[in-house]
Amino acid sequence: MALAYAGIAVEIREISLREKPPSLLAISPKGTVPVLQSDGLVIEQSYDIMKWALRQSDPDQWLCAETESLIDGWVAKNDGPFKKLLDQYKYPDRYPDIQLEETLAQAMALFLGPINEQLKASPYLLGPKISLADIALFPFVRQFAMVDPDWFDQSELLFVKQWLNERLESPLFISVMQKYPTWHDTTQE
Ligand SMILES: N[C@@H](CCC(=O)N[C@@H](CS)C(=O)NCC(=O)O)C(=O)O
Repeated sequence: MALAYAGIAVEIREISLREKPPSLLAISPKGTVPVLQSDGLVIEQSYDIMKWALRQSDPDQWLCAETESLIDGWVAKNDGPFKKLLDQYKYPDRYPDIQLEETLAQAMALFLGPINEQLKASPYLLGPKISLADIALFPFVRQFAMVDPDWFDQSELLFVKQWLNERLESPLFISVMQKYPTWHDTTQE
């Protein structure tokens, strides 16, 4: 989304995580996606790719010097504690000692509840305008909601639900959420 918003043309190589192409591992041995390659530059974290894109073009000021540390704070909370709870919720078989109720209670207390409070006070995480914080976080909230849509629908997260729906219905999200053919080094290089 950040790349499309910034108007940066990219060649997208959708890969199979079960069969990672050697060309990916050659530039980024850690083997996670996304990875962006631009001339001699390799960026291996999605948040860094987003910031890289916005530093080139940011027509609606999703990121600025005054807001960067606030946005970093939301992203750190997302990538740390919330991502851990999301994994517990998505893959309960991997965490046999953790009760579902405990995961949900923690997710509400640490992350979803505070987001809901923030969105009750203002339409976006940082206030009246959309920012990189909204764009960086909503895909994770989407994943959480998708584990058990009935639970999410009946939850008290009214403002989170509205915010998520708006993002999912945005032309930018819809425009980038396409199916891409899987890249294979041998056939295409
Ligand atoms: N912190 C990284 C996380 C990237 C990540 O874990 N990506 C997953 C897919 S969403 C992955 O590539 N997993 C590697 C695997 O499953 O082998 C980022 O934000 O880019």
